[in-house]
Amino acid sequence: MAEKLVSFTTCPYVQRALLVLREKGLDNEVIYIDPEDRPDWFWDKSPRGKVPLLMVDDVALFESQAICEYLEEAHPEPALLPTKLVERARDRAWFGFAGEELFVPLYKMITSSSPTRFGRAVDELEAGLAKLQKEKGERPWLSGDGSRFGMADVAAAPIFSRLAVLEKLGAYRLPDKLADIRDWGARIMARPAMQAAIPDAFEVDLLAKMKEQGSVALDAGQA
Ligand SMILES: N[C@@H](CCC(=O)N[C@@H](CS)C(=O)NCC(=O)O)C(=O)O
Repeated sequence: MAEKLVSFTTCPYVQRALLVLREKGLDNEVIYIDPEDRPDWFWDKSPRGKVPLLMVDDVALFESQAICEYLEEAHPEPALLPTKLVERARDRAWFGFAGEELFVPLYKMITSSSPTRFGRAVDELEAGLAKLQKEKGERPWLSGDGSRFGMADVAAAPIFSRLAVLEKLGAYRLPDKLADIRDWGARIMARPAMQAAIPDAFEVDLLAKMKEQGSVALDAGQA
């Protein structure tokens, strides 16, 4: 069965599903749609009008966590969820945490048009990452017992491709107090599947979106 992923090029929730596909060695088709001009078939299929959608024959799955878990069950190898029940539940809990406590402040950092709001978003992101760093400790990965890359790592992975753009702009770099998170991000970004899960147009489209929103992060290099 060839599932098709419906996406925007800049969506972090989509990137989770794309990363699961690529980690499993699958090169399923990705259909990119324009967020500003979503086709009628998409509004018809997507209950919340949001991406990702995973089309499985005629069924449109939505919500990145449900999609990632479907892919895990449909394509069990290599496994991304740990085997122990309690560790599986913990991976799922961090999946929720990353979406709300990390993606949301990072989106504000990317789009804020005021330095004050940018600063507040940095504080929010760092507070979330500090909690995550405490949980992960010095283990290489967040998932399961920390010995191998898994679903909890997938959950947070999209923050690192976005932080890389902010760092390139000179707008923000993770501070030394989050050095373990920085190292974890470098390990995630070095994975071939992670590189394959970054759409070609990602950076150009993200920069265009930032320009459109009057993002202060774009001014950093000009100071
Ligand atoms: N909880 C959803 C969030 C998905 C989401 O917010 N997607 C954004 C793009 S990153 C979207 O489609 N937004 C369109 C809109 O809100 O109109 C998930 O995990 O899949």
